Amino acid sequence: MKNRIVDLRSDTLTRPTAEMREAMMKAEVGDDVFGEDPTINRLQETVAELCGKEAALFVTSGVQGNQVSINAHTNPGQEIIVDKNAHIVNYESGAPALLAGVQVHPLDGNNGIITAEQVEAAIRPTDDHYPQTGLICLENTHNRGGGNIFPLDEIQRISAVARKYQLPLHLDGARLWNASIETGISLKEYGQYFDSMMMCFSKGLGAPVGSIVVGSREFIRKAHFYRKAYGGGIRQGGILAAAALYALEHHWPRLKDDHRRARILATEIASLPGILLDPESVQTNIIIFEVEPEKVEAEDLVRQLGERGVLCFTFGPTKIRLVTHLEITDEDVEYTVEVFQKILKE
Ligand code: TLP
Repeated sequence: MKNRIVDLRSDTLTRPTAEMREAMMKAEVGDDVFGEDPTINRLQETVAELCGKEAALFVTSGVQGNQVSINAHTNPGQEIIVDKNAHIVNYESGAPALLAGVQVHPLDGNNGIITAEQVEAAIRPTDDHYPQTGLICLENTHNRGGGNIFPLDEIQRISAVARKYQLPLHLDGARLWNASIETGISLKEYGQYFDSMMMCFSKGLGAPVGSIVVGSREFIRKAHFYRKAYGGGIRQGGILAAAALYALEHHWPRLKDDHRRARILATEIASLPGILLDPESVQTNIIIFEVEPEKVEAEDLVRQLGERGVLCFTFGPTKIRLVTHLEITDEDVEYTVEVFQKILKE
């Protein structure tokens, strides 16, 4: 009990299980730069089919997946419409400007959820004074929004706007697996509203490395070019694709457990002094809560939790994020609640 470490910093921290390592060891491989890795090819075909898309491309990371997609859809000097709290805006090292040469047009969403009206109003008129709108991006689940699920009806309305203006629509679906498991909405159903989607295997699914982008054959051809340009050709990457295939079969369905544990944790800590959290707002595996600064200092709470083995990050001056995942058990949740109670009730 004393030495327990509960690492709630991110679901990216999951390590491959013994069974996953076994699957990786047995993977058939070839040179993927030549399109000859049978395991990568099988993964790409499987996920393209799952999403109802023509083709897919295995990429090294979520950032790489988003960035090759932005590149494939846009021309330098254009603008991409995206929520102001999106991962693409905040945590991708300025890559839209650095790599694709586009600027972001950030919208003031409600916990990451933007509306069709906001998107339509942000599309630039054709006039030489303005940058030209090149792409619209959504995020589902929304990380800074606290693991929010983007409502399907709003996706449908935004997709209709995108089609009306003949603009491509991209999804940062790093955690689309979580949204799909929680809502019962299939990837195919989500997929029909987007021109491209990126999904990560290295978060809740527990694979060590890898993400994927899906879209039309032409889109994937362009994305393949940019993946090569950004050094993402990974040769015998079948070892990694085998982990992703294992994760799809064995870890995808269990994401519900992560959501259940996040809700229990949120419900238990919401009533503690100094914590502002509506447990009903927790929809998947991410909990973001606010602290009352006059009672609790976020950095200080994170430090005190860490001293007792509960690891997490601040997510702003008065915000803290907790993420449940494959390695977090019911006992870890109980222990975390006890530690919170000890710190905040003393
Ligand atoms: N998110 C990480 C950090 O970068 C914040 C995390 O711990 O949550 N899209 C979304 C919505 C993400 O949350 C992330 C990673 C990515 C893209 C990037 O994926 P990677 O880390 O594989 O490049």
